[in-house]
Amino acid sequence: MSKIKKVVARQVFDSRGNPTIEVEIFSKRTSAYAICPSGASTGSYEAYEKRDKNNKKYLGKSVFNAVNIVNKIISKKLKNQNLHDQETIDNILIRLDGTKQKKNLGANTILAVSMAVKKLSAKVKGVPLYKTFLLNKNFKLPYPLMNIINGGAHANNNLQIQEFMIRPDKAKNFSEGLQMCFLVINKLRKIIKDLGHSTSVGDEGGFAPMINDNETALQLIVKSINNSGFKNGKDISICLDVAANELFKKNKYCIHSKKFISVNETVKKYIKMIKKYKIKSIEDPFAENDWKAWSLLMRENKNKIQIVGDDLYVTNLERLKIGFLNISSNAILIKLNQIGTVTETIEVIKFAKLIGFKTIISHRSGESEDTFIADMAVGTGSEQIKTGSLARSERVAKYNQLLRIEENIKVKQNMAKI
Ligand code: 2PG
Ligand code: MG
Repeated sequence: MSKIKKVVARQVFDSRGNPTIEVEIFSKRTSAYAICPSGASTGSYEAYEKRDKNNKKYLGKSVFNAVNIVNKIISKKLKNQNLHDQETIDNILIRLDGTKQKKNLGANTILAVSMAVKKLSAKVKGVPLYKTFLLNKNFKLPYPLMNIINGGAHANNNLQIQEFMIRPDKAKNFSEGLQMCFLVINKLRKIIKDLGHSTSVGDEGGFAPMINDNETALQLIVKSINNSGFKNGKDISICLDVAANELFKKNKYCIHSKKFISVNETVKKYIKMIKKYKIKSIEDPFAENDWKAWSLLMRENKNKIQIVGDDLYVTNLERLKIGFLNISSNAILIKLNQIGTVTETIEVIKFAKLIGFKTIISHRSGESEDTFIADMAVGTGSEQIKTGSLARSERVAKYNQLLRIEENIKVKQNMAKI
């Protein structure tokens, strides 16, 4: 047994330049640290993020209260605990908070501790982090869902849909997958530039050109896939995150244009768009409480493509169970900070696997250099990872970590089954 000797928190900054919490945990001889990410298009059922609302110097965004909670309260509770017993430690944190959405301590506070414990445990054991999740032994690499055009709450343009992604379905191994995405991104950059648009990027590293409608974005992507010598829908597929919470008012949606239309009409437009652009995955096609709309799309879709719940489930077991019973989707997006501990996140992944859902490990739009999710994707046998474009180091860091893991696994055909 190795004991926790010391727990220290500090305020650092995320990829949007906003304050966030980092926690460092010490054993006798070494230490490990973890940084909590932060979302922009958050679901209302997500666990609570603690910020100092009254601190004007940081426009209400600092996390000094969270830092104090770790340094003054959590550190005392965790001192001398067995650092390899993740479940016990996470349960101490959950009990100490005592609320459903972690409103007392803050899920950001708790998660940074929980992840740092997991990292330190691996470090002390001398094994790579991905090997410590114990959900599978036959390690495979996840397909990247690479976000190449940013819209919605993640960019300053007029695109309704938040994320336009590509998935290199034909890749036999992870490096090849990255190489395929690299080519498409470079072709896309040229297409956008030739059209006279800016090639600057949004929060997740995808381009954020000033284009006005989804169809134009989709056409640019199809062209860049073709220009790379790939077949859309075969070699590379288009995947979307609509983030429909942001496009919903009075039972109507404004996803396909600025006009609000009914659920039935929206489903019809989705089916048309899926066919026309050979789309293979759609995340959050409807709002977080609109269970009926989700089921309708699932029925019309006939399990042909992947329908992913993000704001719908918020990595919460109770909500996932409702979704399973209602046949709302066939995949779940997994974000650690939506629920707040490593143990609860793993429970959700286990249940998702049990009911045959695909799991996609995801970053947040506010990220850091922390590469925890890359290891978690491999360690939990998740088929996909969503972690932005091949731009912005906080995104690329995860891909680089996956390249290291790929080398470590030493298997040539190493992709998970999608
Ligand atoms: C999402 C995420 C990550 P955010 O909606 O899936 O891409 O965005 O972190 O802003 O919630
Ligand atoms: Mg989402």
